[in-house]
Amino acid sequence: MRPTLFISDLHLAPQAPAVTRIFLDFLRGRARAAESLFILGDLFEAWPGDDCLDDPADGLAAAVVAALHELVTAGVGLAVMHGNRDFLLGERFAAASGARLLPDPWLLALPGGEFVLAHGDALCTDDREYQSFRALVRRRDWQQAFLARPLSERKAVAAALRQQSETAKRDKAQYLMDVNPVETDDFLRAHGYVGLIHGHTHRPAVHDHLVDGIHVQRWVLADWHASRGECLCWDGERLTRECLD
Ligand SMILES: [Mn+2]
Repeated sequence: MRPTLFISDLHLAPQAPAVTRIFLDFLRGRARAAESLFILGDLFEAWPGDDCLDDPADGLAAAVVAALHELVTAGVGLAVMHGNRDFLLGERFAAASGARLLPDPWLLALPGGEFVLAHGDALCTDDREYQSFRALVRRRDWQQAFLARPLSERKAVAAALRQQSETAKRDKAQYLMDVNPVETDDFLRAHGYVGLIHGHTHRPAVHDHLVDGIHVQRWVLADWHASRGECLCWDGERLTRECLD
């Protein structure tokens, strides 16, 4: 059987061409052998709206979408979940890439195993400031108003937010940038004690949770760097990390 692959937190950006290169190689290489590829958020460092695909200055978006479409055309299923950076990926992105946009969280039944998929930011509930920002920008009326502004303005806002979040990260306590353990156990309970796969925290690991006496594994995906990407591979029996460089 063909494997299912999971990745997240590539944070593709024009300033980091090496990561894009690793990703395009992955799409034309390793990913072709997969049954399906799940991208669990923050594929892009910023996504100001699907109309960036028309922007001649934005070669990155167009190149990535074309490569995703090639993968789908080659017969690989593609599903994309929003992250906290690219939460504005919309229907046009989906149509152009051939991806299915997945709600967060998403229950996934695969041959040999069942999983719940999430980006992971919704579980970081200790960061109240971020959670209120998240609640705001996920509102339909906020998104409609934002998308009605000129693309150049939206790009400037995205850049400013990125700058703010980088500065805030330096001052934030470490625990604020990780999942809340009580919230996570509640989440695992609510989703039937199936294994959780998520990204966002940039702390790749596998955690063993004991929820109501039931052992549940939580796999945290790795973020991608200039020198290295990583995917998680389900072969029908086990999950394995694969290094991509
Ligand atoms: Mn994230």
